[in-house]
Amino acid sequence: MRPGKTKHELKRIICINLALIFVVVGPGCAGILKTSKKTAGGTFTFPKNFIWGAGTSSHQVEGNNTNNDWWQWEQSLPLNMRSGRSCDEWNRFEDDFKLAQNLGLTALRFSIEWSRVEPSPGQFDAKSLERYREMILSLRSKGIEPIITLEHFTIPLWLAKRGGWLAEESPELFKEFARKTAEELGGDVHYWITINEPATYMYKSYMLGTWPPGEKSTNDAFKVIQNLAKAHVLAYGEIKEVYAKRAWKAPMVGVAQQVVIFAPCSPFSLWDRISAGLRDKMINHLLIDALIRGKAAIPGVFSIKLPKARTLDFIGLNYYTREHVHARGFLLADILGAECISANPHTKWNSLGWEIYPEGLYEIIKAFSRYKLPILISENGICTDDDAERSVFIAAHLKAVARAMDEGAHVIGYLYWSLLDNYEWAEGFAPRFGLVGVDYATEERTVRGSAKKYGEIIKCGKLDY
Ligand code: IFM
Repeated sequence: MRPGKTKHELKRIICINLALIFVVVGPGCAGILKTSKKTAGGTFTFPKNFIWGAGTSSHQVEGNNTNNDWWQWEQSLPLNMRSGRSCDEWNRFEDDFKLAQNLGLTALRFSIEWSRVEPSPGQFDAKSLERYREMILSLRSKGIEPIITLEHFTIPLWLAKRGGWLAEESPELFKEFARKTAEELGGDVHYWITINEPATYMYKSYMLGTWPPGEKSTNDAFKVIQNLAKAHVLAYGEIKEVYAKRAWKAPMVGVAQQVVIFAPCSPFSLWDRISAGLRDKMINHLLIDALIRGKAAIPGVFSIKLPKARTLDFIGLNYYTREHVHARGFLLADILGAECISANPHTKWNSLGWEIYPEGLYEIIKAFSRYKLPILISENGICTDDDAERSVFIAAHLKAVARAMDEGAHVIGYLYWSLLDNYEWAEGFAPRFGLVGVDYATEERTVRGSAKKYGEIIKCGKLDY
């Protein structure tokens, strides 16, 4: 016991812990420890309309997004950690889309930069919208489906000054941006991702404080996730309404949820299992539960209530890795635990030190199939300096998708992250995720061997798993 703890606080901690034991090891949580059932394997033919694609996001590739909170944040970082011109995608999209076409991609996910489209509150910039329209039409002319993200970690400076996602008005402001963008660009777009990885944003920007605005407050973090969820609900309604009014074919609207396989450091430790289970609930499922049911809660810890239920037409899953966790104590942050490194000598890592665990994609798809909604693998990728590893990574993860689909999972597509090497936020330009390499000094592109292998899989359309 820490000195100075009141009786009331202690009671609260005990209540939270009891609730967590129930939530995590009680009914409905049995999946945490189960290892996936091994099957004999087979050959799977992907459906003709399966979406084969790749993704990017505005701030990571466009260059010179000077009017958002990330740009401002970067100015205090060393020069080589600033996004600067990045891949200069704002000016080079046509050539890069041609590369995507040559690879046989049938979809490209990219994001609309809010700070370009609405540079000051309520003022929309026709030229920027026109540029995004050109991008969409360029993709369409190449037989590539555009998949649009509305919010990918950056916000306009004017919103940051008003408190960002902490501001009570932020969901309404996002709704207006979503409406205008849908009105202007919707005629040629069928798939919308409102918000990318709300939980990652909450965690890095408001708990760890390593992303703008650099806060460390659990209370604020919870407010932010509520606002992000509400923003999604409002944007979902607006996009649907815009399409209905214009009699456009009903769009598919979803979110891209960061998902991680959480495993206990020691499978024999109840508290490690609780840590893994709690992370799984909080990071993987809470938001999706809330968007489907209109509310969700972790008893004694956090609850979320939304104006409307059933605001997802598909679930986007961004899957990269597995993390092993162990509990450190009895306060929420301690129960959420700390990571330990896998002792398995065969474990492989990407260049950022994330474990590569392809079976996890199978496990995640199976776990999210319980929501009975179409699943889009909206991100999956590896940063590495050894492109051969990328080829192996892609094939292994697609096999996991094939296996889940063969068992009946409804997966509509797979988007490799990323089409291009790009600005990896606080990690700068060092991590190389791209199917296409970028020389940042010259902006020269190099189509990697792994991209061609991915193209071959797409062409063949089937996989042994
Ligand atoms: O680059 C990021 C992306 O912006 C969001 N998902 C994870 C990727 C790799 O870290």
